[in-house]
Amino acid sequence: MFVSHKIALFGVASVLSAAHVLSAVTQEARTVSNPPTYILEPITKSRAKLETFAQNRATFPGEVLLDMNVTYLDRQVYNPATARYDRVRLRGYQDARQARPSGADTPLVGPTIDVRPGETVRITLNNMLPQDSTCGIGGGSANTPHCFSGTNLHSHGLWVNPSGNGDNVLVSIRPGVEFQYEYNIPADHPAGTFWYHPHLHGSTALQVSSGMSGALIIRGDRMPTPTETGDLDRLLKQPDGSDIPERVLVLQQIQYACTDSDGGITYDCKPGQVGGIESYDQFGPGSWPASGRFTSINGQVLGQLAPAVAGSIERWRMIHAGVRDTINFEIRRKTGTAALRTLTAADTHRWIDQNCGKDAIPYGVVAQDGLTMAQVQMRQQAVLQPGYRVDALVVLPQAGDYCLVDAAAPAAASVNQIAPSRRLLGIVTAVEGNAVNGEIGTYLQDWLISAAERTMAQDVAGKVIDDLKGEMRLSSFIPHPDIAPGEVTGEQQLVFNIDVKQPGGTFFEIDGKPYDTSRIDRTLPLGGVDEWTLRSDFVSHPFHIHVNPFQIIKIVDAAGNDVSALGANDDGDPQYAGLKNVWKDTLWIKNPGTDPSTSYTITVRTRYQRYIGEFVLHCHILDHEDQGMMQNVRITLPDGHGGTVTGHH
Ligand SMILES: [Cu+2]
Repeated sequence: MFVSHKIALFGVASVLSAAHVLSAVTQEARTVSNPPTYILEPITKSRAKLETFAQNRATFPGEVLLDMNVTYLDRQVYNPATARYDRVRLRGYQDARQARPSGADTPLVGPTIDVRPGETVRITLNNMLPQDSTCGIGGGSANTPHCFSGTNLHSHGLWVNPSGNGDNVLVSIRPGVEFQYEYNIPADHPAGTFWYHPHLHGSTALQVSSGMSGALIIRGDRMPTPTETGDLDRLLKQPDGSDIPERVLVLQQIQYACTDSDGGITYDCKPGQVGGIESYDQFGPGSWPASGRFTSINGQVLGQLAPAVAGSIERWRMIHAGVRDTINFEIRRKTGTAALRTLTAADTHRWIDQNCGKDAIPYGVVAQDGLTMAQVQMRQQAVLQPGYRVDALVVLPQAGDYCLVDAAAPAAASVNQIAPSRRLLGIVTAVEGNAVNGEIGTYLQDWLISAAERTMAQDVAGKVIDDLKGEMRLSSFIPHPDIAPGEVTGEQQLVFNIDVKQPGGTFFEIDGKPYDTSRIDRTLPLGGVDEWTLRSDFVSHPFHIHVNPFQIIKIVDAAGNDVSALGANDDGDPQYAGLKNVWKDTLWIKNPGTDPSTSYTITVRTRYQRYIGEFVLHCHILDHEDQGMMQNVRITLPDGHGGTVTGHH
């Protein structure tokens, strides 16, 4: 019935048939490919009113132009609970030039934007959604979700200008309006894994949950020198000089629902019904596990990734582009033979027990939130909260099938505050290659050392190799130097809270106040270096700040223990161990309880460099953000006397 399904099956089969007997899994598989990379091609001058701008690298080197419609997409999503494709109608991104197909089977994921340091990215958003009378509501009601068909764009993690037509999330692109964003990626921008999504206060969660997100990858080839660090991309090369195989995994939680007979929402969509996301009733505590939906990879639910080769080192760029569930990522051998035809989300726990091996395969984490770490960390689990990215060097040691698993984690580690059961994310098959029988960490270390011997310039090769030989350190590739205590010039405090004690309702707050569009909550000096102390008075929230990333100094639990060191034990919660001194732009602020005494206290340091202007910090559980868990931040020039210039003069 579904032609595309069959084509996908044959595509996988032809690759695998020589080396691998098809399992029951692949016969029902939905192929997960990398999201399409935005295709650069000339635009005819008669077409667009923006034609005077540079159109692609070929004709105007240094510029990348994307032309995207924001519109309703009629698509289908596989539902393993019923073994049917559910029809959905969701807001989404569509290539305005139709450079890629957009049939019902096109996965719900935005195209990958691939750029290099020093380039300018122009993204035209043409909002073709229907008129929406709820846009433009101000005052106190700004924290009631509204303007579901207004939009804008955020380049999450990019170190670019937040003002004007830069990474400005304070503009509203109403239906019928077109606006071009311009990201001037500085030549010294770190190479890494970033992403983009809408960020209009009031509709952010609804749009991101609809699948409006995509990868934004910055690729660099800067060679480290004895005095300057370079790009990890320069090291991760095969013997022939080409890049190692790479996968982009955009992890989304598309929480569509249907209408029941009473006009309420139901996740049990009947044949003929069309799923959608048109209300915030679909969000809130426990809504994700109750929905029975699965985290998708590049728009495919329980899909089959393109095959790997056993023993081959791949770079996996994982992006948590979902809203309502924590992902604790594991790779396990698939030991059973069961098919994936019908499987409810709740039943995957048992399925994994019966079909996936007990031991998770270790992989080497090399970057978090797009920023290369000081050391390769071998892990069997990596916890991704909404907004996080993890870059991992993955080796599938032997030919065969592997389960991609979202492992269970303690309740306090999770968005839903209830201990999530395990969920299956997809399957990947390794075809015959060089089987790895020893320790994967040693195999990876040997490979990195030989890569350094091949790729590094003579004046740094010795240092890079010595670093790798010890504890797999990457000190020649880190983008930001450590912030020592003596560099700190000021401090900031931040406390998240959900106030459930007011008679007027529930309030989502930072520092005791819901978001006010017209209030500047912090004025920070350009060139300043602040130490921030982050806490939560009521459950846990992922903190995200735009423009400048931060370095994690310590993560102290309520009993006073720092749980951020590599190997630290935090009551079985794996997410903080190894984060000490790591740079990130999004971080879980944990409180296992509902009052201030149980909060962790997290210390980070950040430099306000290069860019001035107004932007935001917020909770990345995006329905919390839409309801008020956000602040306006302004970076301004220092006044030369230890303060900042306020006002306009
Ligand atoms: Cu929150």
